[in-house]
Amino acid sequence: MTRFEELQQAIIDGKAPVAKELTDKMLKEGIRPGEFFPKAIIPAMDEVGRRMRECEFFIPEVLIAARAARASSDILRPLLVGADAMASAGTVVCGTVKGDLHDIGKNIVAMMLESAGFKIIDLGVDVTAEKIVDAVRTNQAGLVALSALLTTTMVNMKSVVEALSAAGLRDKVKIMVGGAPVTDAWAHSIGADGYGKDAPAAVELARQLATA
Ligand code: B12
Repeated sequence: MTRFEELQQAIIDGKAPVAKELTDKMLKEGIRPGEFFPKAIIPAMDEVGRRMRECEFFIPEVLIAARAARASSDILRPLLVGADAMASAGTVVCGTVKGDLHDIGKNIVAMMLESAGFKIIDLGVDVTAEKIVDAVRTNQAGLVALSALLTTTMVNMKSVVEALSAAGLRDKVKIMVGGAPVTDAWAHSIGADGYGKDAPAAVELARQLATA
């Protein structure tokens, strides 16, 4: 088993202390912080998702695995941010939309954007459109990044687009959306400016939108 496979297994098994210890060890061995997400954390959570779909895992197992993924990413976060600390590429208000509590993907996207030089205002989960409008106004943000993992909460992305328009802010911000059920077609249909399938795509899109 490679180190990345060991870490994947620790996350799937929900062993947060092992995930933390392995992450520390791997960093000491010279593995770069940016390698952990594509090679261990994201594939591990994909596998957790597969098991949930096939009813091998239920919510408690999923939560315990998510906690283990967090134990690893909490160590990586300051390193990723430190590695690329540069002049701010712009301010991004991000959050998971109202009714939705999934934040693993949103946190990865936020972390990657932060490491790419964006200033992040993370509003967390279950965020109302009003809260997003307030944060955009207060922080003079140029970008909004919305996440939704449920087909039933995707529609709340549309409410955010509408609320920003109603507040007269729509031409001052670019809106990007993502999350497992979200598609490019959905982004267009609700009047968002773009869709990203994963965290690297989110960074690329944010760079494009920030300079557009
Ligand atoms: C972990 C998880 C949970 C955890 C969440 C813990 C947490 N802190 O996030 C818990 C146990 C709480 C949970 C609860 C529920 N869940 Co859940 N959950 C998952 C699971 C297994 C993994 C999600 C995940 O973290 N994936 C890993 C990350 C890295 O991927 P990601 O989120 O897609 O993010 C990536 C991209 O989408 C993208 N991205 C994400 N956001 C953004 C934003 C922008 C701007 C951009 C550009 C890109 C981007 O980049 C990310 C990084 O690459 C998925 C299954 C799956 N495979 O998606 C089900 C899943 C999303 N859950 C599901 C369901 C049904 C629920 C519950 C309703 C279950 C229940 N009966 O109670 C509740 C809802 C609670 C709520 N109100 O939100 C369904 C949704 C079905 C649907 N079509 O709507 C899924 C698909 C499982 C399934 N197949 O049934 N869940």
